[in-house]
Order: sequence, then structure tokens, then C-alpha cells
Amino acid sequence: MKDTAIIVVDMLYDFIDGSMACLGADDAVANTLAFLKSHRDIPVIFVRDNHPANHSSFKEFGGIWPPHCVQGTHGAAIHKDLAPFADDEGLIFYKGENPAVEQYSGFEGRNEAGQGMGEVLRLMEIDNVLVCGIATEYCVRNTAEDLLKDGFKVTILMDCLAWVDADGHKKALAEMENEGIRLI
Ligand code: VGL
Ligand code: ZN
Repeated sequence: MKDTAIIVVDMLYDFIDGSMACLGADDAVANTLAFLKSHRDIPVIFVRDNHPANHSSFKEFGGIWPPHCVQGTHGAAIHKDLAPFADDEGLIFYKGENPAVEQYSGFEGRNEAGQGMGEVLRLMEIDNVLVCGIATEYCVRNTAEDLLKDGFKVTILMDCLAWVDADGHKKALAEMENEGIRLI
């Protein structure tokens, strides 16, 4: 399936069992792993929230979140079960690195070479993207919407999501579906 890629958003320890542990995270990781194992022909793209220690999204610096995904810490690392699939730095997009800017969208991330996600997907001739990850209402939603706006066909893998709030998760899914994002 050359024209399809999967985008795994923020499956990082702080969102799984750390400072911002999200609801459903263990199931989301297990289901994502099962999906990746059974679809070895699909390229896997990872998004990593990767904040400096003084990031403005942290409460202490005027934001709304506890400190999380600080660069170089365990909390910022990809879950060990998924990490073997993250073997190509060109397909890992880092976001939230500028202390002054909140970035929920993985689409705004950059790989190690400084390329954006849209640019890389086009070079790979991808036009369908499967999106999963954490958190549904924030980074998954913003990533999926930016991909849709940029012209990609976007499908959310519902069994591979985790969320901050159950009602927020359901509302975000309904709104994404209305916008033209497919839910499977
Ligand atoms: C996220 C809040 C702050 C997310 C990241 O990955 O959804 N949420 N930083
Ligand atoms: Zn963050």
C-alpha cells in the first residue's frame, strides 16, 4: 500500500503512564502495536511532543499543562513496544520545541533534517493517512485536521486513541467526522 502511511501521534511515556497519563493509553499502545505488526508494508510516521524545560504550555510558565515530554527525558520517549518501528529519523516529526509556541499539530513538526510532514508525505507519494495516538482532543485532532486541509484523505483508527477527557474525546470524534475525516 504505497499510497498509504500511518501517523502515530505522541505515544510517549508522559501521555501513557507519566505526568499526563491519558485514558485508554495502554489499550491504544497495544492496538497500535498489533496494527503495525499486521501491516508491515505501510510506512510509519511518528510525532513527538518535545518541549524545552521552560515551555510556555507548562503551568509554571503560563500554560495549562503539567510539565511533560521534556527533551531528553524518559517521558518524551516513544513507548518501547513501538520504538522498533521508529527506525528512520526522516519519518519522526518533533513539535513544541520553541518555548514560546504551543504546537498541538504534528503537521507543524519537523524531522531532524528540518522537513515538514506535508513535504515528506508528498515525496513519498502518500495521499491516504491513517492517524492514531494521544490525545484525541488535542494533538490527534489538530494533526488530522491539518492533514485534511492540506488535501490528504484522513482516517482515524478509533481503537488506537487515548484521551484527556471522555466527553471531549467523543465530541472531537463527532466533529472530525463532520469535517470529512473517516473513523474506523
Ligand atoms: C498534547 C497537550 C499538550 C497532545 C501535547 O499530545 O495531545 N496535549 N501537549
Ligand atoms: Zn505538549
